[in-house]
Amino acid sequence: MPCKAIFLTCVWFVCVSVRLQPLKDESNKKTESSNNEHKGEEKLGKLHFTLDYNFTDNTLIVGILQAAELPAMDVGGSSDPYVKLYLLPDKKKKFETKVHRKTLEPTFNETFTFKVPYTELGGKTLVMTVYDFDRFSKHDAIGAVKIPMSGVDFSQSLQEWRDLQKAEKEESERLGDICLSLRYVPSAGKLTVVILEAKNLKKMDVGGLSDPYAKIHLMQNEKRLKKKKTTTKKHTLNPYYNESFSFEVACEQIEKVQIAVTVLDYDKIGKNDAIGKVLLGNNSTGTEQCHWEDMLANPRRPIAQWHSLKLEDEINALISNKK
Ligand SMILES: [Ca+2]
Ligand SMILES: [Ca+2]
Repeated sequence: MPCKAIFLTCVWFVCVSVRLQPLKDESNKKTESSNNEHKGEEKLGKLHFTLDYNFTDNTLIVGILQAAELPAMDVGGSSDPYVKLYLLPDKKKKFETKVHRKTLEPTFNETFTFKVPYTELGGKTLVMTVYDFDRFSKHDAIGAVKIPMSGVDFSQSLQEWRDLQKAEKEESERLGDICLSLRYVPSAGKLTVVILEAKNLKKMDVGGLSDPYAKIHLMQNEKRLKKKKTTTKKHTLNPYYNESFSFEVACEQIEKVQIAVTVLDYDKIGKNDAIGKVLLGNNSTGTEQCHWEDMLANPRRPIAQWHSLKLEDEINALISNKK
């Protein structure tokens, strides 16, 4: 089918061409930072948040209210900010706000709850990092606010503006990224997922590589309705698939379903290990939610996007917070 081939080539082209974009961004950033060195300090904007501790529920409640004076990270002179937060040293339980498109003054008004006994709270540090969402490249950290919990007086609730500080290098336990395209044709009731490629996957085998393949589940109410999978690519951390999968999803059903994409490492002996996962659709969060909304807003058009793989626990935490 030449038509399909053209479509896949187009999607692929978009994915490849946008990979070049970070170079442009990098150079922009360099000039910016050298300018800032002249001024003596880097202005990264500020974050408005609240902190509360509920002594009956043993929960820390963090309100992310808004950010202001954020720097422009995109060529168009704007950013697409969202906030990720977690409590050090446990980085597994992460939360994130919605992405706000093209603004340097986002209003989030979202609340997140960490279950943590008060006796353990003092040893923890709350990290709130503002990121710029980018469809086709790794998301840039704009800046972060770090608050050692030992220094907070929880006898009253706290509401504060803090300047963002330079964020530390990307967390080391990264699992890798996956590029996939979503397309929905309402008249035909057809949802198409194209698994394009993955990169920088975590090494799962002793030899320092992995044998990755992706499983795609169509889900509703936590039930798996359909399962498909890609071929396995041997000995690589940067597999290229370009494999297309279609699901029948009626118009009235599309708002209720989810697509879970799990990247696994094939092993000849024993259970195949999951490297990481993305969850798109109903109840998804952050950049995954963005992708799904774009697909719905552009019927018939394939929309490709890169996603960072997440751990199962991390996804469950994000979802439970949304409910
Ligand atoms: Ca952006
Ligand atoms: Ca393997």
